[in-house]
Amino acid sequence: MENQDEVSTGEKCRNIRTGSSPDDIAQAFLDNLYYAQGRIPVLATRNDLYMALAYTVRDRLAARWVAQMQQFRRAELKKSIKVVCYLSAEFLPGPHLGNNLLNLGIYDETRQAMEQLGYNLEELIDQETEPGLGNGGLGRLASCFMDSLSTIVVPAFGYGIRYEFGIFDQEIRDGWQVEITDKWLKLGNPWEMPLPELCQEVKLGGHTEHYQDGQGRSRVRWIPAGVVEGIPYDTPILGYGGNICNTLRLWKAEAVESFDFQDFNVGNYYAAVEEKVKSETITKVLYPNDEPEIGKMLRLIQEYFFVSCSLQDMIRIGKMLGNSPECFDQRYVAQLNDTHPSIAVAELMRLLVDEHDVAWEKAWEITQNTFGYTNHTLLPEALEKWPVELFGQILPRHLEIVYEINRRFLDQVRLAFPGDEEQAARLSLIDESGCRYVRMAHLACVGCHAVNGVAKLHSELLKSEVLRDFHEMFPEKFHNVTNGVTPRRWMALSNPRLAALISGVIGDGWITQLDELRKLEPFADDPAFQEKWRRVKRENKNDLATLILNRTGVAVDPDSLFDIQVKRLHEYKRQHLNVLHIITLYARLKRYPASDCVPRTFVFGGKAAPGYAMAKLIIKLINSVAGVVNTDPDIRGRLNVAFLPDFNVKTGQQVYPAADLSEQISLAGEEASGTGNMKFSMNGALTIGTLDGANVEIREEVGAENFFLFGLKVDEVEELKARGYDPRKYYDSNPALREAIDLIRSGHFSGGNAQLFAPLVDLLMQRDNYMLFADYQPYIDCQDRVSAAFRDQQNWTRMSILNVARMGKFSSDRAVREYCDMIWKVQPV
Ligand code: F58
Repeated sequence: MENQDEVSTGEKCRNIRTGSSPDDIAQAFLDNLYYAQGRIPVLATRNDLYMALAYTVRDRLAARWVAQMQQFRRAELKKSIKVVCYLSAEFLPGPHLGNNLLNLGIYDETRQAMEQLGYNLEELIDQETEPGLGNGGLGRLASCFMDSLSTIVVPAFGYGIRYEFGIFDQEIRDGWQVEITDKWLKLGNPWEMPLPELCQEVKLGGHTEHYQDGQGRSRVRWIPAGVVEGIPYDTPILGYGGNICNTLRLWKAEAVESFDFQDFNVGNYYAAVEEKVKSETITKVLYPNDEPEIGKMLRLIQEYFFVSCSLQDMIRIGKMLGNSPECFDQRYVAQLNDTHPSIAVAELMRLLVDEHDVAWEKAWEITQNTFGYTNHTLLPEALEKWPVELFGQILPRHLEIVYEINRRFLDQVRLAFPGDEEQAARLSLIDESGCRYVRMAHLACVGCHAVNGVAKLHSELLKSEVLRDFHEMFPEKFHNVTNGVTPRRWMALSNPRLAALISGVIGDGWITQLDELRKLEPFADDPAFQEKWRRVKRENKNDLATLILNRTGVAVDPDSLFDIQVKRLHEYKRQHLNVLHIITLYARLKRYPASDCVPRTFVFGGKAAPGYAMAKLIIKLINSVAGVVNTDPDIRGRLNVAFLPDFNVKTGQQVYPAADLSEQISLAGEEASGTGNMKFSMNGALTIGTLDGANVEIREEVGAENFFLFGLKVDEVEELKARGYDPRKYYDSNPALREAIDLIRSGHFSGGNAQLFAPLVDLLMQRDNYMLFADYQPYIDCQDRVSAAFRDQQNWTRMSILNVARMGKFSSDRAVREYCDMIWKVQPV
């Protein structure tokens, strides 16, 4: 028999499962339709066709995936690699089919194959339901990083949760958001492979017992109240050009089998089933980012569940390759994507000390070496903390471990700051100011060797505000890694027209070396190139106009300025500031019907957390304003407003390429980074934005003259707050602002119902936490500059080209390389 370790993927296997000619693909597709899907073409539904094509593509991935595992194994056996594990409660990979075709380099061949058979490839790609296993930026960042890790050839695992129901689908009824359960698995998921034999057991609840072992050492045993099983589901993540194929491993919770049998034997069938249902609840649904998490026991269980499965899996793989747990940190580095997986610090300690008999000090060294922590928010209310009592109920052993980590840590603090008990209380892992809480960000800061923010400004604010005391204690731990996004999905795949135009003049090296976009600069003033650039944008706008018409019934003019804000709904992101601008333009046009205004189409998209009433009211406001503006004959052809429902990765791919103007208007100091800002700019939109998050760096890169800046800066926000911010003052002294607010308040947009928007208007008038009123006039003035600039299409196009040419920095490849150098200390292979 052949050496099973060295299965050839070369010529010998070049057959129906791997060939990449249109004929091979067409034949493989028909085979899969018949054998995997059990259909013949005349009886096949669109989903059958999609599934058959997905299997065809998956086969072509398999060879690379298997080769990757073999390579890992060989390198691991030689102890020559360190594997990156990205621990994240959320991943938003987006639809896989198109991306895999792109990365395999068989997009055109597959299109031809489908044409031969009379099918339209784009329609089949559109059939895919995307895995919405995240809320927004944080989950999408994790997926961009997975794409980059594979593309720049860093062996990696993404570890997370296989939610049965992802982020809800959003419908708009009567202007209001309605949440619909996301049944993304309903029609089958051809990309994942369950690996039930690699399941892991996770303990929950119960109590601990302290005892002496045979050698007289004190040990702890955790006697849990229950055990659940985690089943891994693997999805291949292929790099561009097919370099390597990493794995996204997501855990599904199931009941441990023996439970059923026990209860079944004593005749307690229903109890057994109930146990099963309870266990499976753990990975049932993704939590939307509703504010307080405190008290959500299931959320803590989710976090612990996937972290424990993942760390045990890492130890299992190590053991299989002959590594002892003592060299865990030489084989692995693990990044905590926010605090959601930060219980990993205590769990790795438990696994090493209790289960693998490693001494505490050694285990602590391994733990700190292993983990890095990325913070994604400055909002104090978003920093996770768990009531000590609840924590102890679910994780009694971990609470003891947290206490022990804290005891040792506070000894260190008291040495560094003798006599400063307040400093110790501020740094403690336990918040004792009222009801006692475990502070997860503190656990992460203490248990990791590196802490980073996601944009320069954010990292500075972390050091000076949210984590100031930790920075004082461990300045060397703090880093910045500015976010990035993958140009594969966000340019090459989603904007093929622009990609082809760019590659036509500078080659396609930019797809993996985004800095090469700089070579476009000489074309910025070339009238013929500009003309082509405008044509691409115009065609993309046509496509979006069609989508808007189909989804909302609103007909928009592709020649108008497409002014777009797509992101989660949140007061700090200030979608309602955008609305105030729309109302201001509307009021101007009503008063001066003959005035010459640049026609604009305002597009919004984004979900509000189901429990966030104010965000939902802002959606209603947008739709109410749209209702009036879109139907007023005086406004026809001048302003249109559309709220595109159910914004997600797939819709994003259709939106970013069609934007002229990108709205990045959060109050300075609130948005950690933003990544939509990068996607827009890469696709030739100009930005109107504040000096917040990564906007600062985008402006630095593209040049101040190619960026529409407005608004308070962070220090001005702080100063104004310190002086006592009074929104009323702005209202009283600014007639245009007053008119806009009064129009809302009077019920003008709500059929005369003056009560509807009262909660929103009252909040603005009384508190205006995100300082819309202070930024209102600078925003309007800046928007007027935008309109003036748009009239000069030649110069606008020049600015658009320069924006794209200077986006090299914002590739997630650059971000991942920085993690590799600064934080993970791994070399791309
Ligand atoms: C986002 N955070 C930041 N959190 O808001 C954004 O500025 C940044 O660009 C992005 O991370 C990537 O770094 C974010 O998306 C969440 O969605 C959490 C999910 C879990 C519940 C709390 C919100």
